Amino acid sequence: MSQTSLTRFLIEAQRAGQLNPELRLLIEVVARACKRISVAVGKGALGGVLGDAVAGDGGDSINVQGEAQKKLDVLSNEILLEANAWGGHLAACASEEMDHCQPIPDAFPRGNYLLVFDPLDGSSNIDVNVSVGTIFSVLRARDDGPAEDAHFLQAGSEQVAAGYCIYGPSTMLVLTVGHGTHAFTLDREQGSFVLTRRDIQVPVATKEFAINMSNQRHWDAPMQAYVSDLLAGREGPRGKDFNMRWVASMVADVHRILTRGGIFIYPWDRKDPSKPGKLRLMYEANPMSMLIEQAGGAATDGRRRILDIEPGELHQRVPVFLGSREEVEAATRYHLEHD
Ligand code: AHM
Ligand code: MG
Repeated sequence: MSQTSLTRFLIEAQRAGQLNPELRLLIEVVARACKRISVAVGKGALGGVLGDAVAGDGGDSINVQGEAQKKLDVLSNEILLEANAWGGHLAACASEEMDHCQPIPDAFPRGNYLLVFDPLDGSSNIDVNVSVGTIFSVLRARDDGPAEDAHFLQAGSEQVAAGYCIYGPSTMLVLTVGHGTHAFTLDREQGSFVLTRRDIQVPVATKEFAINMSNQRHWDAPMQAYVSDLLAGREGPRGKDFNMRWVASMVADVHRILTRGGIFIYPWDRKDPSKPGKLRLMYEANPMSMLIEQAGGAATDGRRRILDIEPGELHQRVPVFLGSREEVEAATRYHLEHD
């Protein structure tokens, strides 16, 4: 049977009225940039790309989140910006690694979409050869004036496309344009993404949870109650034994959940009460929530649907509960009943 490449998949989706040529081109360009990032990640120490980035003053390079940037964070950001500058499909890009959005250079035509991304998620795993990934979200550019951060502040339900590329034992692109979630595996010999899972469905129930347990003492009461009931196993109120997995790369944890179910949680904690969570709404929580919902799963911040949240700022953080529908509903119930 002949294989379906990403290009063919997108052309067929366009014929079915699911996306227009401009959005198709945009996704192709992002996929091409991800192939370049995959090559850089795959070279590891041989490419001289491991370790921390160095700022112009010779010190460590720090991003807007106050986090040290890895060389590969910076390189991945540059690859995505450069690839998307000239295609004519974007009005602006925004990224975890840049304080503010970047308009498309004047030399190139301006398009109708906004692209926001985490160029290399799971930075702490880069130097230890564990899966990392690129997460992206596409919104409509509604305003004609010069690009501003405010134009990106749209609820996740407004996303027209979302996806991630995971750089693991194989490189995979997982994509939605609002008609199901589909996975493509990079054929390294051919250099093209090939459809390997159409219409992914997240199992409705699960016995697996993903959370950083070292933060337990900082959680609030509903989180303490929920996780303690998971840990109580079949003797507890949940009546079943749960297993735990935590890669500390959201792409890898979400990829496992899309493959065999589970719940991913990064809750609010009181380590830094000024932050409502660790993960960022616009380029982590929103695209992952769209992918999970399009695969029949659910995503909340413990109380509300993530995709309904009206963002107040580009780098806003949010608590995240996503994955198998019944389990996300259970975790959400613990929070709502406590209020
Ligand atoms: P990053 O964007 O700086 O890489 O941080 C996001 C990552 C997620 O991929 C992962 O789920 C989480 O941070 C892990 O956090 P922790 O190290 O607290 O377990
Ligand atoms: Mg990230």
